[in-house]
Amino acid sequence: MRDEALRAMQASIVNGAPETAAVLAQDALTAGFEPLDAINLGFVPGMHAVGEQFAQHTLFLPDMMASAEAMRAAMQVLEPELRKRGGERPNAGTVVLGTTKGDIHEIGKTLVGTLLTAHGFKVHDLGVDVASDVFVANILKTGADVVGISALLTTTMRGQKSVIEAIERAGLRARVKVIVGGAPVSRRWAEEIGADGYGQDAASAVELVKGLMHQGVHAG
Ligand code: B1M
Repeated sequence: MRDEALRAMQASIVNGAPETAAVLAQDALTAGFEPLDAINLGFVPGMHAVGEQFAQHTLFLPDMMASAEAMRAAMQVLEPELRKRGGERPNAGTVVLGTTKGDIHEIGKTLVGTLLTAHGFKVHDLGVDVASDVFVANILKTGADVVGISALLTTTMRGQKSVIEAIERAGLRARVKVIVGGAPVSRRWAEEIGADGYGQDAASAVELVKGLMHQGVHAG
């Protein structure tokens, strides 16, 4: 039953069917699924399947866009529930989050933001295609403890390095911790560009940020 539901969620993404995805997301909540399980075990495997098919040229850009719409429809149902489960908490820290310049992938970055919010962080999500100076301006404006930079393309992951360099030029590097993530990003890349941490997925990004806050982010 549970496997069947997860397979249906995956299929709704592969088929690019937003209405079905939204209904399945609601059904999952009604059936007692944890929202993060529905996302990670149901809908995200659908996105991975789409990515593989796109790489193999058995599926094309309009299909990938339809799948992204379906994913967004599912997330619209599941994200408020994720946030609600976090409950009301004192501010655990301030995070500025965005996807690098030239990159419009938003789904993973938004999920990271939602989960951080659910864990009590104040998240300033700058959206996608964010220039380095916009990251810097928002670190200054919000007094952020942590900045999170997402990138989904091998080309735009270099933008993560540019953001770190811009933070250094602005004299803010000692004041803010930097975490990076996204499908092509690795721990090794994070170390190479001088980030303070790498989050493989949204849940590990939350643990990472908690750990950095625990270390005392202003100590550096
Ligand atoms: Co794009 N795309 N895409 N795409 N797309 C990929 C990334 C790709 C791997 C597909 C493929 O070829 N197999 C490929 C990149 C190849 C490469 O660079 N090596 C690719 C390509 C090529 C492109 C275009 C260039 C296609 C074209 O135009 N010819 C184009 C680029 C546009 C641009 O950005 N300038 C493009 C466009 C698009 C759409 C617009 C159609 C759509 C995005 C819609 C949207 O976001 N609103 C899209 C999609 C949907 C994908 C795939 C299929 C799925 C991405 C996704 O949402 N995954 C993707 C294939 C794949 O990733 N397997 C692909 C689900 C999401 C929950 O996971 O984003 O990985 P993810 O986030 C995870 C972790 O990575 C991590 O936590 C998240 C939650 O667990 N994480 C962080 C993410 N950010 C983090 C930040 C952190 C910590 C963790 O700290 C700050």
